[in-house]
Amino acid sequence: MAELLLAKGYEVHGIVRRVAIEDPEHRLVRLEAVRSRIKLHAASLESYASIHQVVANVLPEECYHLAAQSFVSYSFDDEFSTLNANVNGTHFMLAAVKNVVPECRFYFAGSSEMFGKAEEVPQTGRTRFHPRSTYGISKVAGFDLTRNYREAYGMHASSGILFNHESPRRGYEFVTRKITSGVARIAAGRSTELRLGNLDAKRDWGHAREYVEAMWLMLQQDQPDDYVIATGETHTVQEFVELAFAHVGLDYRNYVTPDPDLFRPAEVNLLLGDASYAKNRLRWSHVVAFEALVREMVEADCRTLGVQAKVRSMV
Ligand code: GDR
Repeated sequence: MAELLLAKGYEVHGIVRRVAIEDPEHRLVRLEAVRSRIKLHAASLESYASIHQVVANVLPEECYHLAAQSFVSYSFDDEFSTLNANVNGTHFMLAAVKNVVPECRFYFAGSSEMFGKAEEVPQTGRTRFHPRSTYGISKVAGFDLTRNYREAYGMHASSGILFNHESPRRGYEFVTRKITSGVARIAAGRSTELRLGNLDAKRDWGHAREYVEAMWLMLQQDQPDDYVIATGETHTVQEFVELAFAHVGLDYRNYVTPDPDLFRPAEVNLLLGDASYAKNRLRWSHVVAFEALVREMVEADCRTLGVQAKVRSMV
């Protein structure tokens, strides 16, 4: 997101926790490409005062609220902190913007996890929410808060209901990066096994670089609104695994070990988004196909470990 905004000539400010500012080598690695060009401020989603202070210092014209405890699996281990951080954090951001710069345009990162046990396929902006984790519940609450600030206070506040979006910068705990980094380690001879949970879950995976364009487009519209952002294609985790291993010439069956501990107490089995509203209104659509996304992520992880020579073209 920061990269896109910088390319468009924006002055970009970001909020991170104080500990991250003190330990940038470990905690801000994924901001490497932009760190010298953005201004980081210490604040916490748990503290209204800290957020208010940053908003008052920066006086933003656009605010992209992406911060959250975003790992669904972890939300089962610590339901309370997920709800606290995600619901209060969103409320604090909205309230600070309303109190300090009410004309600032606001983006809330909604999620396909709000559809959860999806009541129809594909999911659109009219599909009823049925979240299956406190993470999903927190996102439904954030979505409702955002809509309420729009309706009650006339704020230009929009939500994107984004389906899974990935890139080589994805955190290692999420399944796509866990797979591609695992494949690279196995191809490099540093590991012999990849432990995974539910391989049957289906996700609509797109490229994060394209999804941030949609977020920006939402804030350029005259009127605030909510949009589903997705590719309209769904694939199982197993398909991702097969392609990723095939890309380095390996058969996943020799390396993937099922681990019952990695199954979630309540799973979201099938996500498939219909982004036609965004296509019509925002003129947004995705280009990067599933296979290309898998390839880019595997190649990036292989490059890091110096195994690019082994990478074969995908069939
Ligand atoms: P998700 O992403 O929960 O869809 O949320 P994740 O990559 O964690 O899981 C996708 C699917 O893979 C299955 N799975 C595993 N998942 C993980 N993390 N690790 C494993 O070992 C594993 N094995 C199988 C999961 O059960 C699940 O079905 C992401 C996040 O970015 C959210 O913040 C965001 O809102 C949504 O996408 C859209």
